[in-house]
Amino acid sequence: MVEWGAATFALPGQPDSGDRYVVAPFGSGVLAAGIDGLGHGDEAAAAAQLAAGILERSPHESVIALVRRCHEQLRSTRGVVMSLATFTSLDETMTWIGVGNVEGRLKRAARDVTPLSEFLLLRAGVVGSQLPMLQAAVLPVSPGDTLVFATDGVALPTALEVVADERPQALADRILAKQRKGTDDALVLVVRWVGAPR
Ligand SMILES: [Mn+2]
Repeated sequence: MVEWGAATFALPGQPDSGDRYVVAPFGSGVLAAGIDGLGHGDEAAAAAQLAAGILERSPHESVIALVRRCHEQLRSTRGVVMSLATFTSLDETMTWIGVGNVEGRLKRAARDVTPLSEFLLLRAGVVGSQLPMLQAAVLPVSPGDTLVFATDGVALPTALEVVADERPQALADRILAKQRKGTDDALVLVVRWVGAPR
């Protein structure tokens, strides 16, 4: 259903990155997430790891239910910001949501559709301490459409170029190499919808 790749950078001297990603398939779809634990070091990494584990255990659940569960279970941590997307083959849609500032873009493979890029609506908040009103958006997806999640250690350009035949891993590596700020942990996750299984 998807091809994907991820590129990460941990600040020198930090044993663990506070940025994590999840790509978790389930019966009719795939859950993808970009997570940024607040702050740096062990506590940031622990919060992000806890959130990732919650998502990996229940990838079939709605993104709103997952954000709520993470919020409840991360109350004793520093918290995370995160963006989630669920692709489903049932109706070929992607449902996404963002709390905090993990940016999300969906780049269309077709050149004759408008708009060519969708931007994830981010609502200010911290999962684990301060949730905004949760609102997920549902978008139809077609084969080749490409999702990019990037944490704030990456300066994702507004006019992000995605080449249709560039592999997701190569794309993630290229974005991280070019756009990494170097002052924070950084993560780029690229997930390309390749179509419903036949
Ligand atoms: Mn960060």
